[in-house]
Amino acid sequence: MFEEAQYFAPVNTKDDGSVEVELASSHPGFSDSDYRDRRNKLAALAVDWSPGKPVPVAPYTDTEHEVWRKVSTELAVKHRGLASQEFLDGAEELSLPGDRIPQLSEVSEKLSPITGFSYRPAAGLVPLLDFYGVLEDSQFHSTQYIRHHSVPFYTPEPDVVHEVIGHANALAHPRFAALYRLAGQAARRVESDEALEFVSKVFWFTMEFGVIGEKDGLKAYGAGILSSYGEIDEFRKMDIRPLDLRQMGTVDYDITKYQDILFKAESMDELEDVVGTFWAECDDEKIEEILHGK
Ligand code: NLE
Ligand code: FE2
Repeated sequence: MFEEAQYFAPVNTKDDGSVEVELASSHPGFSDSDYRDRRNKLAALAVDWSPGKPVPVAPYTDTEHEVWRKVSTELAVKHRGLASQEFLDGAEELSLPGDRIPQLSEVSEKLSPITGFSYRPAAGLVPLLDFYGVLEDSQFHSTQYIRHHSVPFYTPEPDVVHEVIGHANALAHPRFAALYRLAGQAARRVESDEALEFVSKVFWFTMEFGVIGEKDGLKAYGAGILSSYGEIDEFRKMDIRPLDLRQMGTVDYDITKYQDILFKAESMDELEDVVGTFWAECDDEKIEEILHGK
C-alpha cells in the first residue's frame, strides 16, 4: 500500500523461532553469506525486544566498524560544506564517535539530555502509525544493521548510519526535535490511511530529503541526503521546488534512487510555519481540502 514499505527487507520468523531477513537478489549483500548471517542475528535482537526492555547490544564485527569509520569520515567532510547550520550545531552537541558504530543505548544517553529523544530498536519495517506515532513521545525507531561494505556511499535501505548520522544529529537540535514530535502528533491525529500517507510523504520530503536556503547557498537537512556521501554531492543539481504541501503530499518518488525532486525551505522559520503548522493542525478534513480544494 505504501511505497515506503518496499525498501525494507522483510523479516521472517521461522517455525523453529529463528529470524531470517529476506534480501532481494539486487541487494549488494545477497550472495555474501557472512553479511546475511549478520543481518539475521541483528534482526533477531530487535524481534526479541519489547518496550520496557533495555535496548539490545549489537555485537558489531571489525568489518562493520570499518564501514562506519569510512562513511563517517567521508560524511564529516561533506557536512561541513553542505549540511544546514542547525544540523551541524546538533552534530557538534551530540558528538557521535567516528571510529566505531555506537550502540543505540549510547545514542540515547547522549541525545536525551539534549532534546529528550531516545532510540528504540527496529528489525525492519515498522508500521507507519507506530513509526511516526512514537515520535510524539520523543522515541525514534532505528535499525541496527549496517550497509554492505561494497556500496558504502548509498543504500536505499535505512541502516544504522542513516538512522544515527542522518537522524540523531538532527534530533539533537531543538527546532528539528520539535518538528519530529509534531509529525508524530499529526500521524496519531489523522484517521484515514490516505491522510496518514499524506503526513508521511510530507515527512519524506522534509525530515528525510529536505533542503534549505542559507546565506552561502543551498544546504541539506534531510537525513536521507545527509547519510549518503553519494547523494550529498548531487542534491543541488536536482529539481528544487518551493515548499508546497500539496505537492509534497502527492508527488511519487522512487526510493531506490537519488531523489530527483526536492523541496526547499527558505529558512527554518518557513519550515516551521509551513510544515510545523501543518503537522500541528492537520486532520483528515484539512488534508482533503489540500488535496482537492481550490
Ligand atoms: N540513501 C540513504 C543512505 O544511503 O544513507 C538512506 C535513505 C533511507 C531513507
Ligand atoms: Fe530515515
